[in-house]
Amino acid sequence: MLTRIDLRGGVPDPRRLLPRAQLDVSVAVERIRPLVEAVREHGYPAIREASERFDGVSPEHLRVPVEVIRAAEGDLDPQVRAALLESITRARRVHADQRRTDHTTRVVAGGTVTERWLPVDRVGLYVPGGLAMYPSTVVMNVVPAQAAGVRSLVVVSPPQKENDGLPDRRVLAACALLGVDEVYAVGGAHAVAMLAYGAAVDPAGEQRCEPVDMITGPGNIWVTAAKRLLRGVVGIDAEAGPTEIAILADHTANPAHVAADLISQAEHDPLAASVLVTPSTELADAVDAELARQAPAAKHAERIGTALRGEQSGVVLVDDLEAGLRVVDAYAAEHLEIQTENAREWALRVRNAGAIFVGAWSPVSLGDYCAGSNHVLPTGGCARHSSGLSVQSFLRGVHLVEYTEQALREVAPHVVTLAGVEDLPAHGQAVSVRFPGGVS
Ligand code: HSO
Ligand code: ZN
Repeated sequence: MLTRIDLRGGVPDPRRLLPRAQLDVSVAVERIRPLVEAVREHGYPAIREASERFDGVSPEHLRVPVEVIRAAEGDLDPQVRAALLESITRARRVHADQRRTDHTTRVVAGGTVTERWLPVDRVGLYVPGGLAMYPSTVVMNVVPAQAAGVRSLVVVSPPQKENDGLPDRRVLAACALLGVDEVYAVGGAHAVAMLAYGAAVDPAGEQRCEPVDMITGPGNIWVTAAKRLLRGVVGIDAEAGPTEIAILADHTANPAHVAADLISQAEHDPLAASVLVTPSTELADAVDAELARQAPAAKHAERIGTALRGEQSGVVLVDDLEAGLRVVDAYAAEHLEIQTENAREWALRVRNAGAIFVGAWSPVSLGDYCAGSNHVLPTGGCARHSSGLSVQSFLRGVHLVEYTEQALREVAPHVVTLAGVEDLPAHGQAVSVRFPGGVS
């Protein structure tokens, strides 16, 4: 079922041979530019018109009343509530440990640099509607922001026709469980523009959504395009592409489990990538047989089939696990599972992956919901240079530089020299003016 890519015998640059879905966001950026401008200029009327056009609803008031958010929590099925609370508790445990402490370095006697970690003040979280309705994503974005100390958190999510123009009720319930009470029923590029520029949220202009400092959260191509366009006006987390799972496995792996895990991420999107890397042709054959058995029986068989047959998915055959390691490093998957003998040892040698799931009992689905780890992870090879969402994503490090007169006097000649090298004598003068007797 999966395309085979045979890299046995060695390939100098496997990255070229590992195909990936390409999304052309730049075309979408041009398409949404007028809408983003309209929201900037007119605010509420432009947002409302776009909601009518794209979502088929026209709410008078874009802000979801707090009672409605609380009621959504009250209506939650007790089992769903328990599962969400478990997810929140575990995520809070891990993210609490990511907090950073300020520290002061004594560079020389009388000269210190203190690094302070300050949370971003106000964050907007985009929660998609439609195909991807994920209360778990609310958890994964809100938990690190709160652990970082973000004071003001706002959620936007598209209005659902079938829910009286409100966002999905499970999304609202997740907001309530996390203590988020500022929620707007707005989606798409116009929601991103509203967050970036701020806007009135009712016809009379009595209430406003104040602009945020940073926007996080996944979205469709229009949302991604708006985030790209507004990067700089606001901080942006990352551009989330279609999800990916790579599995490095040997003959000890259970083919039924490997197949189930490949299918699990293919379930997200017809463009999702499921890649198995193995030196074992027996395992590859057995996984293929399992895929042929399990995939058609899955609820979302159609998009799973499309994703598995797509050129972005496949089995990569390698000479041995060493070669497999090079392949998974070149691929830099969003999620990497290691299902081999001595899985932990192999996992510790991986250089590029968004998150690594070690051994037979740590599937990606666990991480999607309840491992405590974050499921907002770099896609499209960005794991080579970026990390998943964490407390750090919501913190800014600020240096406090404090030198005494004597400490400045001692280093002054070096500052003056370097300013001279760069032909910026006024820089040197700003130091030497403080020491009329000379600085050498
Ligand atoms: N696997 C997705 C996250 C997710 N899965 C949400 C289920 N719900 C991207 O990491
Ligand atoms: Zn998932």
